[in-house]
Amino acid sequence: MSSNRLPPALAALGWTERCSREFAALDLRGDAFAPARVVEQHRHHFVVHDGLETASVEMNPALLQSLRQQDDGLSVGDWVVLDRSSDPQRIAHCLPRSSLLVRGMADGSRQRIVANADCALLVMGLDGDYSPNRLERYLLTVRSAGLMPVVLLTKPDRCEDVDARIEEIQRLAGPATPVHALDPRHDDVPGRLAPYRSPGTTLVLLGSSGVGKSTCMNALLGVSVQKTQATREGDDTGKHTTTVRSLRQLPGGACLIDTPGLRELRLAGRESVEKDAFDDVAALAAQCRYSDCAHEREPGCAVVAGLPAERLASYRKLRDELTALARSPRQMAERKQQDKQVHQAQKRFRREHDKRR
Ligand SMILES: Nc1nc2c(ncn2[C@@H]2O[C@H](COP(=O)(O)OP(=O)(O)OP(=O)(O)O)[C@@H](O)[C@H]2O)c(=O)[nH]1
Ligand SMILES: [Mg+2]
Ligand SMILES: [Zn+2]
Repeated sequence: MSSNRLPPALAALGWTERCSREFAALDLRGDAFAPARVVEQHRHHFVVHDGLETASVEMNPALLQSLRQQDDGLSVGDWVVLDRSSDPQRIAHCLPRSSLLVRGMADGSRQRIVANADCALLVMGLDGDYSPNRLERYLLTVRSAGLMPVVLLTKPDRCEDVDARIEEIQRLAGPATPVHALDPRHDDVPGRLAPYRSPGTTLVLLGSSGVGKSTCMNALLGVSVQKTQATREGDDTGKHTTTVRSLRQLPGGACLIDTPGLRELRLAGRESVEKDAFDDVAALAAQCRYSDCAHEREPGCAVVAGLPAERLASYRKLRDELTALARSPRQMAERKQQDKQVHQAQKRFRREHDKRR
């Protein structure tokens, strides 16, 4: 199917040719099955949009069970298939995703944040919220989930030297990652973000509470649909105004997901520190004397010699966090389960292969 034959109402919600292929692969017969996108997630139900209207729906028991077995579930941004033959209509399938953004939780589990997003708008205040180390964590998380990061530094009116901050963040994020400083209450947000919101793209706003995510969303929508609220005097912390993740269509054809402010962003355990946030470490490591250098006290370590102290400390912290996660009982059990599934699939394949011979 060529892109100009994509159903226009669905294309405006981010439906792509990949979605058409995944939908066709399900081989669903009859006209009771219709694709839709999850635009809001609540405790007991989802709000989905089929391109024409929204509806509150639940999953059917079979889907619920199969997702649970894989320690999975639905998230905002997911493409699903509604079964309209049941009364009330229910979600019967979830299409494979192009990306899934997750974070780790204190109990070792993972929380899904959004599915099928292309670009993450990482919003950080230039007031008391400012923290380069936290941003490194966000960059690592979104890049390893396959999203393109764009950094938005808000509250420039609360900062003495905005240019120095931009420079610091640009150095940390690398030249390929765009960094903008803007006051979303007054600046031209649609104009500044135009390069990232081409039709069919899904963007997600991420950051602490009170940094101006919903203010950005309202500016992009051109109307005030998301509630915003002043931060606390004194420490600039937000009041957790947004409480549900929600996806909206923007004028111009992109979709934007607003999220509640995150108190902390734990790693999920699947990230690759050097590849996704510290390519300077990867480049220097090639010059270390030992090929298995841990960049600690080894003689001839190019990373220790070449990296600024703060950057080195931040690298080690994230790396050690990932090592500890990989050793956690939950992740060991998960890997064992994955190995078992691969083994079973291989056995099945061999059996079928032998049968055909
Ligand atoms: N001074 C200043 N205030 C801003 C700026 N951007 C947003 N604000 C204000 O900051 C407050 C918080 O903004 P929100 O958009 O509600 O923040 P949020 O990130 O959505 O917060 P949560 O929904 O709690 O996660 C509001 O009062 C905004 O008007 C800015 O650039 N400068
Ligand atoms: Mg908000
Ligand atoms: Zn080294």
